[in-house]
Amino acid sequence: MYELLTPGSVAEYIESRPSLCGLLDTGTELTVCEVGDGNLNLIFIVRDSSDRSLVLKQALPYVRMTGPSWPLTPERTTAEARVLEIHGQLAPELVPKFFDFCHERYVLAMEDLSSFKVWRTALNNGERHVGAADAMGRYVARVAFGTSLFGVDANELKYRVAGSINPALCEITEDLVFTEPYIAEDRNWFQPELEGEVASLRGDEPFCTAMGEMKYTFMTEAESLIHGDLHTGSVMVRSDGSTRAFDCEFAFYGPVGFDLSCLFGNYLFALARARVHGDEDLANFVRALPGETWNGFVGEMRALWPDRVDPRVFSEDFLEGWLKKVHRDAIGMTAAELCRRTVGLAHVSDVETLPEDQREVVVRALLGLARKIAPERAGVGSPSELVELADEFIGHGI
Ligand code: SR1
Ligand code: MG
Repeated sequence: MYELLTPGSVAEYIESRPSLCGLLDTGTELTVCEVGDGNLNLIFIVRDSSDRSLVLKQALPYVRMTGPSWPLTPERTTAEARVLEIHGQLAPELVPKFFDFCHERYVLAMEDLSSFKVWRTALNNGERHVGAADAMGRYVARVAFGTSLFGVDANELKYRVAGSINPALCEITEDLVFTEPYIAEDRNWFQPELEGEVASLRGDEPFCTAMGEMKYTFMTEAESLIHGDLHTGSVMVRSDGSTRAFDCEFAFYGPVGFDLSCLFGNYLFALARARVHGDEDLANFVRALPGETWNGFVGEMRALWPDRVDPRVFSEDFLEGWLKKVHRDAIGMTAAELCRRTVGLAHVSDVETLPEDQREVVVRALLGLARKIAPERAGVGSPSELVELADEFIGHGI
C-alpha cells in the first residue's frame, strides 16, 4: 500500500518533488486544505505565504463515496495525468495546467482553480455563466479532432488507443450508466413513491434495447480520447468567462457523443430545477445551453477539418454525416444520463436538494423524457428539438 497524504505531510511531499519546489515557497509555512467532495479521491489545495498555490489530487485505492468495501485501482490517476497533458496540448485554455505526477503514490499536481466555481453549484445558485457551454463544445471538438483519425497518423493512433485503456473506470460507467438503472440492482436508490415508475422503465423493451445499443457504442467505438465524465460537476467557471474541464480520470478512447451527452443531460437537470422553482429567466438561459455546446462543437470541428491528416475519403460530406451520428449517440446517451443520475447509484445535487415532493415530480418527468428520446434518437435532429421535447416533460406546469 502506498502512503496517503495528510494535511500534515503535504509540505514534505512537495519538497520531495523537484518539479513542484519552484512553484511554491516551501521555506515558509504552507496552508493545506483537503477539499475533496467528489466520489473518488483526496484533493488538497496548497498555498504559500505569497499566495501561490497548486492542487494535489491523490487516488485512494477504493471509491471514496462508499469506502474500502469498493476497491478501485489508483491507476486511474495515471490515466488522468496522461490525459491532462494531452488535452492540455490541444485545449490549453480549457483544462487545468498539469505540473507533476508521482506514480509511486498516485499524486497528480495541477493548477489550483480556487478562483473558479463548480458549474453545477453555480447553476444550482441561479448563476448564468455566458460562454461556458460553447467553450465545452469547443473543448470536446478539439479533443475529438486532435486525438482521433482526423488529427493523428493512422499507424500512431493504434498505439495511442492501445496505451489509453482505462478498464476499471470504464466498467463503472458500463455498470452505473448503461446497465444497472434498467435492472433490479442493489446499488440503485430512489424514493419509494417512484417504485412503479422505475418498474415501468425496466419493462419498457424499446427503451432498454436502446440502452443496450448505447452501451455497445460506448464499449466498441474508440473514436477519440474522450473526457469520459463531462458533467457540470466536472466543469469550472469564473465570472470573467474562463471555463475549465477537469477530473478526466474516466478518459479512454470512446465515442465523442458520450461527452456531449453528459453535458446535455446535466443541462436538463438544471432546467428541471429552474422550472420546478418557477424561475423562467433561468430556465430560458439553461434551455439555450445544449444548442450552445452543440454549435461550439460543430463550429470547431468545421474549423479544424481542413487540417485533417487524411483528406482522401474523409470529405466534407463525410464530416456532415459523422456529425449526425455523433448527435444521435449524444441523444441516446443523454437518456442514459437522465436515468442513472435519478434512479441509479450516483445522483446530482440539482435534483437531490429539492424538497421530496418536487423531487418526485422532477424524476418522473426526466424518466419520461428519457423514454421518449432514447428509442427515437435518430428523429431528434438538433438540440432545439431536444429542448422542445424536454419542454413537453419538464415544462412550465411541472
Ligand atoms: C463510483 S463513481 C460514481 C460516479 O462518480 C463519477 O463522477 C462518475 O460519474 C461515476 O459514474
Ligand atoms: Mg469526478
